[in-house]
Amino acid sequence: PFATEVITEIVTNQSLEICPENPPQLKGPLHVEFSSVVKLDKLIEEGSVSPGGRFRPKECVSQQKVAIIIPFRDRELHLKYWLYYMHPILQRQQLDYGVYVIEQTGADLFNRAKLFNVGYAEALKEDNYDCFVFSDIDIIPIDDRNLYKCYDQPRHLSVAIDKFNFQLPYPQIFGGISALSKEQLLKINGFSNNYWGWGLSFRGMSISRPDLMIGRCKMIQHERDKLNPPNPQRMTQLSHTIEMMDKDGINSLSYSVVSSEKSSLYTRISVNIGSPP
Ligand code: UDH
Repeated sequence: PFATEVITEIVTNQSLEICPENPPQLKGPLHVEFSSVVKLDKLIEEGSVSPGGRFRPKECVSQQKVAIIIPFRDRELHLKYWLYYMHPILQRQQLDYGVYVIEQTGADLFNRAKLFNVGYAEALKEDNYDCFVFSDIDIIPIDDRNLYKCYDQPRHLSVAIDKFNFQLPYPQIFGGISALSKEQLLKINGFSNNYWGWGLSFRGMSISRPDLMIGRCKMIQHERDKLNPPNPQRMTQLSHTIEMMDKDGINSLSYSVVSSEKSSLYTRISVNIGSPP
């Protein structure tokens, strides 16, 4: 081949094969606990994660590029556990990924859904991600066969949480940890506080899930945050999902970035998302 062809091949990684469906380094069930304080020094020193929390496997080319979006305010300890447990898992899963912690500034009610939409928009400014995993900061899978990637249908990952006796609380549940491709997200116009799993079926999608063994997770116990009460209107709002879906979401998103910082294991983007109406 011509020299230029060889160079192109090296640059685009064409010489590496696509990563296999079943990553070979997976361990299955894992030991995860939140009783002792964890240290991140070793993980940082290892140097496998690039600044901003980016990683891609050396041995193969990942099938998808995944942005992991975490809504955040005042949970520094939980963030430590998340980074400590999740980086090694995601690496064994041979994912090409980036970790985005989206921090709500100010003292208004916490708005998880809006932070997810902000994370989607901000991650796309950085790279051409094709899959988005939306994760609460306090839920860790305890089986690494639960892959943080996108499927043909929107994927619910946190199906069997210890807090709920390792059972699915109800069939439409989609919170905790979920994965949607860019295409799936655009179909529902992103997340809204007004609907969860329900919006998916209105757009002809269903929920894909791992089984209750592979889908086991542990949740960090904590008190409810003061500025995050249960939404008393959630049931009435849910019934307006169909009307609201196309108006309220990614296409109507407005916010401003207060600061953006790449630390060794994640990117933190602090945002002003405004006050509730
Ligand atoms: N979150 C924050 N800060 C907050 C509120 C929420 O970072 O002040 C994020 C965090 O990623 C959390 C996620 O939003 O995992 C979802 O929060 P949630 O509204 O689902 O509530 P949480 O996981 O559980 O905090 C609420 C029930 C706790 C009751 C405990 C009673 N013993």
